[in-house]
Amino acid sequence: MERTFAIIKPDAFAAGNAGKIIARIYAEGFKVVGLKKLYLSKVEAEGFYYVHKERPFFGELTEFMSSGPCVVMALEAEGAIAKWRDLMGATNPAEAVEGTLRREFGSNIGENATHGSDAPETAAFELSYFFSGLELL
Ligand code: FUP
Repeated sequence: MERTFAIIKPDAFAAGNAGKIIARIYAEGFKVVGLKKLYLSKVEAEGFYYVHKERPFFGELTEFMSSGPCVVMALEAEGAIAKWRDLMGATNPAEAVEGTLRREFGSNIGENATHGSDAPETAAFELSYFFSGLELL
């Protein structure tokens, strides 16, 4: 079993789509090991996305991620990292395959409804950024 880290981003939460996304997560066979609603500060969003700090969209991205509440989750499944990224679809909702979460709930490349770790190392960092071991029992 593998664990990955997921976010229902502020756009999807504000639009009332958190419940539908969580229902899809269960329907696809993930176990939800951790789940909480947070309202990130700009500094907290910058810490989470520090790998992107030199990218031109860093300011916009961290503004958006701190613009409203989101839901952070620890998801468990066989091959959870790739499985969750497949369910999310491409970063740009316009390029995401029909039936994926970003296609259904995303608006544009920035406001794209969900986040998912892209590798075991990033999953470990991202899970520990938001969850203590005790919260994932
Ligand atoms: P992903 O792993 O699919 O979330 O995509 P990236 O790690 O490349 O980007 C992280 C986030 O930065 C995306 F979810 C949205 C934002 N982003 C932009 O706003 N503009 C871009 O051109 C690329 C990414």
